Amino acid sequence: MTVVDRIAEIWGTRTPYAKDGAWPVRVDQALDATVTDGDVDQWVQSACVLCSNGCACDIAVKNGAMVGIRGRAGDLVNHGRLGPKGLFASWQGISGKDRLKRPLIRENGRLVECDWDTAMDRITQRSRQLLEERGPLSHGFYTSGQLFLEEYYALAVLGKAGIGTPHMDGNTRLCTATAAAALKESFGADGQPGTYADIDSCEAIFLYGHNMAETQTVLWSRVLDRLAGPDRPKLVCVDPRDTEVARCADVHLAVRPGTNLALMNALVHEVLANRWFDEEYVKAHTLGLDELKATVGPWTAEAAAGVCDVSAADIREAARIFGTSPRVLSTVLQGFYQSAQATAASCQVNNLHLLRGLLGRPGCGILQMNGQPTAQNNRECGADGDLPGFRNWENPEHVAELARLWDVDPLTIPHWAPPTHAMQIFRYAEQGSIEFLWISATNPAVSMPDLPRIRDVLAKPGLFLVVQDLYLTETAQVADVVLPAAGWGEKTGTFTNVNRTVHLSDKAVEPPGEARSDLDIFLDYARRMGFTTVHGEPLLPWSGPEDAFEAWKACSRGRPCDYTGISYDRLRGGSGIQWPCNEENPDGRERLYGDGLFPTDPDYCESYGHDLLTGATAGSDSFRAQAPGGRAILKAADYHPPHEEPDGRFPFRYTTGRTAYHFHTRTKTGRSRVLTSAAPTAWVEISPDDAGRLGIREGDLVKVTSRRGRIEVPVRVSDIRNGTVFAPFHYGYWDQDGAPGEHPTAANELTLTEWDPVSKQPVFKNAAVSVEKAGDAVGPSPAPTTTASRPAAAAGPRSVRPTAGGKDAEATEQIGGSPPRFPEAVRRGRQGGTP
Ligand SMILES: Nc1nc2c(c(=O)[nH]1)N[C@H]1C(S)=C(S)[C@@H](COP(=O)(O)OP(=O)(O)OC[C@H]3O[C@@H](n4cnc5c(=O)[nH]c(N)nc54)[C@H](O)[C@@H]3O)O[C@H]1N2
Ligand SMILES: Nc1nc2c(c(=O)[nH]1)N[C@H]1C(S)=C(S)[C@@H](COP(=O)(O)OP(=O)(O)OC[C@H]3O[C@@H](n4cnc5c(=O)[nH]c(N)nc54)[C@H](O)[C@@H]3O)O[C@H]1N2
Ligand code: SF4
Ligand SMILES: [Mo]
Repeated sequence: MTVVDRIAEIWGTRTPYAKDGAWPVRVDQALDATVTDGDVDQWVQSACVLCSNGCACDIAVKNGAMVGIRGRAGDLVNHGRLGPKGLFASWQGISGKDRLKRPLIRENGRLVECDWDTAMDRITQRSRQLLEERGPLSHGFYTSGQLFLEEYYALAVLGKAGIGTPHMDGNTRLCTATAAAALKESFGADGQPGTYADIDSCEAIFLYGHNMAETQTVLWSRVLDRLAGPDRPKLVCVDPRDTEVARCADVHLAVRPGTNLALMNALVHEVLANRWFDEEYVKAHTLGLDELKATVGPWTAEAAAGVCDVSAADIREAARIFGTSPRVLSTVLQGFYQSAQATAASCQVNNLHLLRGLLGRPGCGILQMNGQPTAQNNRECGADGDLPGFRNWENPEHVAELARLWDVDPLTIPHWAPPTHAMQIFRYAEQGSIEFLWISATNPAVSMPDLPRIRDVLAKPGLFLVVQDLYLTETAQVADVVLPAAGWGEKTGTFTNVNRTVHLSDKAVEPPGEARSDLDIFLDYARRMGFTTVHGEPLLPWSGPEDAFEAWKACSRGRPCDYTGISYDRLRGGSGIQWPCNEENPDGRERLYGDGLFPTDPDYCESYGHDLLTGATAGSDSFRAQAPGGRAILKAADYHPPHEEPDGRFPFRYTTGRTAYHFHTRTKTGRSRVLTSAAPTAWVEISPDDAGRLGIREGDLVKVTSRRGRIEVPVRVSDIRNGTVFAPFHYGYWDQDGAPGEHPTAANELTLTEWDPVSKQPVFKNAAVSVEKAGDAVGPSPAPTTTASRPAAAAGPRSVRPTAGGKDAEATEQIGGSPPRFPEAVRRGRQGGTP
């Protein structure tokens, strides 16, 4: 057993392996400094909810409290590993002394504690009154990518069949809407084609706008272990910053933010021009080659090089790697999803794989990534506006199917117009047509774009705001009713990661005070509102999570995300299971589309598709006219520059994102001492050249201004591309003195109210800003030195700042044991094998 400082050593010890080998087991564990292994009363099975990787773990419980965590060796996702957030923020982040313990209601302008009846009465009274006076469209629900499957399904049923409002979405809109959209456009339905095990077998890995090293640290460990093995795969990185991924890459395309589609069109152009594509596969399994050819025709490497400001030779080399490697894995994330022309650019990744027929075979994965741990479930269950079970809102038969399942009038289920996306929900609240907004497990007062505006919307006097959270967040502070929720480890439920792997998370401890699970809260609301079926039965008759799961299974039957072969029992003891899991795939399915058959049948598909440039829906007639018949669709779009480009007044491109040590608005990581000391306060990154020109030095305070607002934070001079400014978006105001925005640090003070025309995902990753010095350095910037934000090479030797965590930052690693392989890992689970 090795002891490692896992704040300094983000990815832990290397366990190299060869192509087509098995990724070795390494069991990572962290315990409270006062606890030893022998002291633990109980280990309770779960999976980590601090990113979409979905690492399986056991929670250490002592005296009724969570005191640590350990990775599960037998799980196909992580083979025992955990990253820094999983090791420290999971159990520490939920155990903050300042957890909400009782409901709060607003009285005379102040939030005061009350009992559950009082809080729920206030909610149901307002809800009933508005439904009577204004109808269902007065109601909006804005949820999360961090609840459990059962909770989303309950919310979807109560919103769609109980109230009948189309105004339902989640922060998944900010997160993975483009992943879903790109999959629907290319393949006809959501659903991840590839699997993590593709890392084991590929000859090349492409990361498109994905800083996996910091945002899926355990997945990156798997990549690092291949890179350290005997037959290193080639690595290509598309990111404007010198991330850890870029540092390991054979080709780093440091594109100008906002120009992804120009690059992608050039990569497709090269693959076509060099005849690296599989003519037979394309003919048999795709539609749209002619239009794609015509669109990318002008996009030579030189043309894209000019737009993206990278070298044409590098573009050609990246294309050659894609075009000639026998097996390629691609991953796509926010550098594409939150940048300009998000869906169009992400679809080109699908196109590259379709052109070469690299799908559904070992090493040939596409991972249109998720970010949040349970984003996939929100998409599946339809608390985000989608219809449950990847059903198509434009297909009346799909709506009728749901109506039969729920025993409600089909006309109750909103399907007369596209579902309302998050940005539009806030717009309706701003205009006053939504008067009742229920926010669960998300903190829009920090995470939405253009915060000065969002703060005004949330505080609007006519808006009745319900916030359901673990903590009194910036958003909860302005609510009319605050509901204290039970969190991870305090409730039971399932969730599904990027890899389609379903995990069960069992309740390990009691929630604090009177906090209740989100499922209980939704069921209570439905009961109090008296939502019934047409036959007068309760609409949500479930008494707990397992009932809800069983109901969901029935809803998923026959759909791409078929869960009918999964049960709580099967999920206990062994590994998570990848959907679809049904009679045809009794142990789940590792990869989709190996047979070249795609869910594009018009009667089955989730979407009839859109025009990628304008977002206009294609509609049933035009989709049917293409006769896709199980073929995938090569979607094309021409490049257009971002709408807000730098100019004389705002000469820099502004982009935002994450650091390894914090999760979002820090409600959990900010309550872990070791993670907080690794990245204590906000910063921005600029290049050495830009710093030199502006007379700015490392650590100086700068004012960064956009048309929306400003932030004032210290500078890290890093290896970011010239002309670009990067800000982490983690730093809101809950742990600062003064009113939100008084000492502005939140990256979203500056971002735009703009979204992708197809996925409606907000553009967080490009805006125009100015930078000016606002004060002298008092020391180096607080930015971590172990990540993408490390000081520029030009600024001197790269030093790794020792963590202030000391013993608290340590975790143990135990290397060895036989790695799980699909589907043996699953079978072991069914036999109730060892954890
Ligand atoms: N540590 C940590 N891990 C997390 C999270 C977290 O908050 N913290 N959150 C989770 C969630 S919900 C998500 S969605 C994921 C997000 O995971 P990622 O997408 O990997 O994270 P980001 O930092 O938002 O963005 C990735 C990269 O996009 C680059 N980028 C910016 N603009 C552009 C552009 O125009 N083009 C290209 N090609 N790249 C660009 C940035 O430089 C950045 O390195 O992380 C998950 N994991
Ligand atoms: N500028 C910029 N902005 C961004 C992004 C970016 O890259 N740049 N990324 C966007 C992305 S991808 C995302 S995912 C969003 C994330 O943005 P948010 O969703 O606002 O982020 P979190 O801080 O994770 O908020 C989740 C909230 O849920 C609470 N919570 C956790 N578990 C539970 C639970 O079980 N029940 C309940 N009721 N509450 C719970 C937490 O305490 C927390 O307050 O931010 C988006 N905003
Ligand atoms: S990689 Fe993600 S799921 Fe795994 S331990 Fe880290 S935060 Fe948790
Ligand atoms: Mo996200």
